[in-house]
Amino acid sequence: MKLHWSPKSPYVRKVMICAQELALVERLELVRSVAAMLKPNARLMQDNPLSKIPTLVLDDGFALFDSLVICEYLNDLGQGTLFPRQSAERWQSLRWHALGDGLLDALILWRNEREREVPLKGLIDAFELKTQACLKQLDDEAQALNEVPFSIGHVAIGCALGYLDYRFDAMNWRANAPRLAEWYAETRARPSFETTEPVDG
Ligand SMILES: N[C@@H](CCC(=O)N[C@@H](CS)C(=O)NCC(=O)O)C(=O)O
Repeated sequence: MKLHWSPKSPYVRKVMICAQELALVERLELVRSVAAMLKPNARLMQDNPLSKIPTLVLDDGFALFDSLVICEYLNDLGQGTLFPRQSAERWQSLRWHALGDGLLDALILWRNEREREVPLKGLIDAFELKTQACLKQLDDEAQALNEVPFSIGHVAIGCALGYLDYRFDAMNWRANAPRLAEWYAETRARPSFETTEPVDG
């Protein structure tokens, strides 16, 4: 299987973490693909018209995209438990995934905006407000995160916090979310997180 990949993308990271947790990394052929909103990538678009990474191309040429879809595919392939089947656990996990992924989406838009010559203050303020609200919610739920088996929800939240450290270092998010910080300290020590820390270059 071929994975359109980059070492910096937090969405790709979700896939790599799942692949490691499921012992499937060796099955992936990583293809370094640059995806930038302002520069659609013609080669990538042959597999994904949205020009986004991650994109997973199966051996028969069928391409899967959106990180959640790829993660669930890998989970099925590896007969894993990252997507709980029981309904209460399942909805909790998918809800946490939505919270982590939604935070990530807001942070990426925020970073794009702040890099413009004249950022729109109203938008920056809204991203900041939503980010703080997500962190507060997650801090309140840190105990619950600890109490259930590691799942796709944990993967997405961990990747969003990793992205905060990588691109929003100055925010010092841990100061207002100490319980979440404690949960994250343990989570980032998992080999799947340690080996996928975003790197420049
Ligand atoms: N919802 C998508 C988001 C993927 C995404 O936006 N990836 C970024 C890289 S971090 C990208 O490909 N951006 C290029 C673009 O938006 O044109 C997923 O979960 O896979």
